[in-house]
Amino acid sequence: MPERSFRKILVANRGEIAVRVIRACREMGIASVAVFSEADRGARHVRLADEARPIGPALAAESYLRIDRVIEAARASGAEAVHPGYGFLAENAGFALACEEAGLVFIGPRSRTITLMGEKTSARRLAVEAGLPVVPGTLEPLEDDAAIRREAERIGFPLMLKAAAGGGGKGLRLVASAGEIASAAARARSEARSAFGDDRVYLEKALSRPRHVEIQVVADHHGHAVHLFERECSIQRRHQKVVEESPSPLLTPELRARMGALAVALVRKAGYVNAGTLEFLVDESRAPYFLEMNTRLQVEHPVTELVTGIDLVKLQIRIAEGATLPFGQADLAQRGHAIECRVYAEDPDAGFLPSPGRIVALRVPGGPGIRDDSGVEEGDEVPSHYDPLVSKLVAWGEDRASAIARMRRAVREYRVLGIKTTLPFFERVLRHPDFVAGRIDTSFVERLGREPRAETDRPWVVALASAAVRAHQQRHAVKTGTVAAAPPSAWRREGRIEAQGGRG
Ligand code: MV4
Repeated sequence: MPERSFRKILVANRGEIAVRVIRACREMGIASVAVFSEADRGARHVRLADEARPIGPALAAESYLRIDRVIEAARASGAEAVHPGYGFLAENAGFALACEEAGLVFIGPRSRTITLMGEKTSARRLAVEAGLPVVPGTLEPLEDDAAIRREAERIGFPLMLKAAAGGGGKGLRLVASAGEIASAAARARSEARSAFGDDRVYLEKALSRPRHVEIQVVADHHGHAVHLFERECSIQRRHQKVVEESPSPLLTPELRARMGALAVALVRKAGYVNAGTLEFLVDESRAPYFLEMNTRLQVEHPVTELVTGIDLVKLQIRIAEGATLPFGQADLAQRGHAIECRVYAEDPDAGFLPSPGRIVALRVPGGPGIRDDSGVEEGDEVPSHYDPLVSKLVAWGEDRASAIARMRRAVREYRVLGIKTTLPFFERVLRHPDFVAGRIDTSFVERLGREPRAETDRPWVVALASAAVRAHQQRHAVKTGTVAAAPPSAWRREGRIEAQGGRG
């Protein structure tokens, strides 16, 4: 494959990830083309790109998910390549194929690799062939309840029924005993049918309280493949990651090296090209099991960037241009520790209800070791039509404790008025003894939700005063559409309490 240089890339996405890709393009001297729905006419990614093209109404199914419209925008703009970001069409093999057929370079793996990994049972079969440990279960979808019953007896309970076309948490059902099979199968199938248009299911033995650890990989078109270590992603809520970090507090150097080698083995077996991620579950005895492979750039890629010093988006583009990986495994190391908090427009005090609306005031934290990848600016509207992720706050420190301290500082510096965000929830996570000790598994968020709440880890007077100030600001801002200057006193007081080793 001859190497080339792209002059123009179409970014087939919106929000923070579109901004992230546009930034990489600008640094590389590549022109960027944004696409936008009617709800995103004035969005940040549209303002930042060199050009922008409308692709339809607010509804994603009629805009960001329309292969024909995205391809037409790329063709009309003269782009040579398409970056899909994550979500929307990023793991749609039909889209990758449509790009290939239109003479556009899809910045990602080949369409047939997406198909292969998209079906979880075929990914499991390939993983077994490559020598990876997989969770005991079936390697083929199961036709009917009788087949499920037969395999269930062989594997043993408790079991997980999973959608073959799935991924994430859709179509996932825990089955504790044989008596639950019929209803669990019916639900899993119907959920899978409506989510993926494919109701095939398969079985895995259920691991108890697993940790979710994933390995980042990159491979070029010339047979070179490396891993970029792990990300710990056990802190999830309804199969939505909320906090990720690297390194994982769980891994030993030996386990890290072993999982990395397993990941590279699958990449080679699959002939995988570009950036990808292998998800593993790690059980209580620290045994890793391959779960699935994501054939895209992940939301949480910045934590890997901060500990390896590698710009993954630029690397994706260079690989798609036909470049050889500029490093080998021996050149890579993890330096320090990085943590990401996903700032969603959701109200953590109302069951994480979405909170779309206008951001009337915004103070984004900065300073040493802080990165904020955001799709919005002050004055922007967070539309209700899409994923409510507004920003990713990422902290780097020399070690885990310093990264946590920086993240706590940054979360308190962050001010968002006009919409509710998950920022207050992170204050609770970041000071929780289990989180601080690295005792995190996939039940962490649920356990946190059952614990009594305390804004009162701070003295109650301060908590009450700052709550009153916040409420006043909010009312004032919403009423006038402008914002009162943030009163410095409450902010300073909080800082002073923190510095005194008071708790925060
Ligand atoms: C599992 C599991 C236990 N055993 N598979 C949830 C999302 C999907 N990617 C895989 N998931 C799980 N698969 C077996 N065989 C437990 C989960 C799971 C989970 C995994 C990672 C992070 C959070 C989770 C929360 C609930 C269940």
